[in-house]
Amino acid sequence: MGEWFDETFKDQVRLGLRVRRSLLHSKSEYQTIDIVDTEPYGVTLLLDGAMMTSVREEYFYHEMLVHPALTVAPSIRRVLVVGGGDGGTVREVLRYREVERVILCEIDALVTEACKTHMADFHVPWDDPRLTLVFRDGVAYVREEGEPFDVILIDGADPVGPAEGLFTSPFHESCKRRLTRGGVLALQSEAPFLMREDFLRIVRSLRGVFPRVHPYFGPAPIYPSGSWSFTFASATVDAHPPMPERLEQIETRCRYYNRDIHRAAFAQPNDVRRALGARCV
Ligand code: SPD
Repeated sequence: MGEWFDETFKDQVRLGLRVRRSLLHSKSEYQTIDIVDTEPYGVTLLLDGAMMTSVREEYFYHEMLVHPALTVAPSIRRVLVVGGGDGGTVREVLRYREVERVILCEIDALVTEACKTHMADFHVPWDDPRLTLVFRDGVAYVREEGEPFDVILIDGADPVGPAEGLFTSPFHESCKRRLTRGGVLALQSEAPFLMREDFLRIVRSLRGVFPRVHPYFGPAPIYPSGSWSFTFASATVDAHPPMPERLEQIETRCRYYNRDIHRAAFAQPNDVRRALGARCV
C-alpha cells in the first residue's frame, strides 16, 4: 500500500486518505480485509477496498444506526445485529440496561478477529455476557425459524459482494417475520445523493413490506460523498418520540446523537420527498 489509500466509486468519485502504515492485509473466504492506520481517521477497516469504519469518526455512523431505533422501540430486550463484525454497533446497543440479549450475526469471522486485534480503540465489550457471536450468512440466519427479536439492525457493507442479499425484499420480509409485534428494523441505506438509486430502491423495498418506513440522514466522513442514510421500519411503531428514560441512559455518553439530532435526522429534503412520492411543503 502506498502513501495514500483511494476508494473509487464507480470510476467517478475518489476519496483518498493518507496512510501511515498497513497493519493487516489478508484475504478471507469472502473478501479482502485491510486494516490501515491513516492520518485523518486513525485505524481504518477496508473490505474489498471499500472503507468500512475508522476509530476517529465511527461514532457518527454507529450512533445513528442504533439510537433512533433503540430509543423508540417499545421493547429492546432482544436485539439482532446482522453484519457489523467490527463491533461498533453492538457496543452502542449494549449501553442500554434493558438489553438482555444481543446476537451479532457476521458472515466473516476473520473480520471480527482482525478488528479485535487491531481496533481495540473501538472499546467493544466483547466479553459482555449478553452478547453472542454467530458467524453465519445473515440472510440464511434471519430466514430460519428461531427466536424473535425486538430490534433488528442491519449493518452491512455495500449492496455488492457478500452483503448484497441484505438489501433485497425477500430479506426484508424475513426480518419482518423475525420481529416481535412492535418490533423495529433499522438499516444503513447508502448515500442519499451519490447513491440515490440504491437509496430509493432500499426504501421502496421496505415500504413494500412494512407499513411504517422512515428514512433518516447523518454524516459519514469516510464514505463517498460524506453524507449517509439509514432507514427505520416497523409494522406498528413510528420513529418519534424517543423515550425520555432511554435518552437519559445514553445521551451523555454519545458524541453525536441526542434528542435534537433525532428529530432533525428524520427531516426529508424536498428532492427525497418528491422521489418517494410525498408532498413537499
Ligand atoms: N460504503 C460503506 C458502507 C458500509 C456500511 N457499514 C459499515 C460497517 C460499520 N460497522
